[in-house]
Amino acid sequence: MRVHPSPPEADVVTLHESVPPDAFDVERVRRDFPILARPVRGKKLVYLDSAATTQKPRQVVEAMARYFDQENANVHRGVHFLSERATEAYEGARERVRKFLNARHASEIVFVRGTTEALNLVAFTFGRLRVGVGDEVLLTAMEHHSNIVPWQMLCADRGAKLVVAPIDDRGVLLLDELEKRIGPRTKLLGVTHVSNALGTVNPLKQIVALAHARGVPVVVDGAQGAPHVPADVRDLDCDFYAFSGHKIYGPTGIGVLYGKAEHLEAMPPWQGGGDMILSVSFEKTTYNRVPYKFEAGTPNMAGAIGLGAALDWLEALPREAAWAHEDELLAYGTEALSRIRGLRLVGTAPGKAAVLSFVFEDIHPHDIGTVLDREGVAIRTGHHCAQPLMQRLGIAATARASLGIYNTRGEIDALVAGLEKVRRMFA
Ligand code: 7TS
Repeated sequence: MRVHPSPPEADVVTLHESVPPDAFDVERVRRDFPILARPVRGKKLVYLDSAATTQKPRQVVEAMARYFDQENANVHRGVHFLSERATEAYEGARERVRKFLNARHASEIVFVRGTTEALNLVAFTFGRLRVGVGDEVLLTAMEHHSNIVPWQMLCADRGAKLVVAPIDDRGVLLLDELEKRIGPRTKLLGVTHVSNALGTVNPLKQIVALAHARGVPVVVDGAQGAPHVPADVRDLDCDFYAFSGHKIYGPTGIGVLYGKAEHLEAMPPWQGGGDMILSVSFEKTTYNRVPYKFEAGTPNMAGAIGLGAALDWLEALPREAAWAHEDELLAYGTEALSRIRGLRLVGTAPGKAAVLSFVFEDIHPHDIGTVLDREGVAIRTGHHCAQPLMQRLGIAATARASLGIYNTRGEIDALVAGLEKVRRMFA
């Protein structure tokens, strides 16, 4: 797996080396997604909302159908054939995720519902262990609500304080300001790998090194990172990394929390119930080993298997070329949107990924989204669950086109044509 080259400047990340675009056959990729061929409102579907959720290749749907058709049983419990098969498939998916993240041990991979649940798990176990009265939790100004609210709840519970590292007007995290905010009371740093609203790719390796130099562990929200940039947890040396299956071509209802073994071992369990215990009496319960200590109840077997199939599918593609395809498309889209009079891109960090957020004249983003929808173009509009970021940028909302591996230049052209219609209607 490819790793980030060392950035030459604090705030510049060169994402992917140049690869000939013809090494990646986007039409072939698209054939794996039947939904991309369906018409919407009498038009060809142009799906530009992959940051919200990606479409699923048929290999994922088939793997899940096969599981239900041929292997369904509860895991870790039965002595019977199907239970063994289901357990193998579920644990196989864990190993698949371990490989994807380059984690050291499969036991460092906890299956959860998604990024949101993963971050809550860290806040209410690791966070509770570490954060006390007067302590500080450091975040950045570009976090998604799911990497803000759990920490805010923790701080309220503990009498601790949230501290926020600022960004510049392009959406670049100010590393020197971040560093200034790491003090003796800083118990934890939460940072997104890639911003869902701006596309900013944070120089994680550098951030982790900065924080570790002061003894501060780093929790990474990888919801938009894992699908678009290398997510090698050993290379990054982060303490936790969370991502969602549904944003990386897998199913909903499954996600991953990676945690360094020493942290997971030390953390108390979160939810109690079946599977997370070794023994229970009314006097005392002893807990299972990691990762099962954090997986109370029947897990989402089909989801984990679907996620494993998604990662198989993704990593069977020429990854370098696939990344280059997304970068090329983003550059094409940036250029095309920049040429539209009255349109302003929001989020122009160098080396950004997969997201084209913008405001257009003073047209309400919701109106933009509605007109585009009539053209078959699906984008998202609103605050993107990043209200503090919107406040910082002095806007209420943006329209956001977000890219997946299956998007094409033709789809960007359709977006641009749709925006010309929006102008005719509103401007
Ligand atoms: N973190 C980031 C950076 C995200 O983009 C999202 C979801 C989450 C966390 C939460 O992920 P979940 O799978 O637990 O819901 N972001 C978006 C979005 O940008 N549009 O819809 C959901």
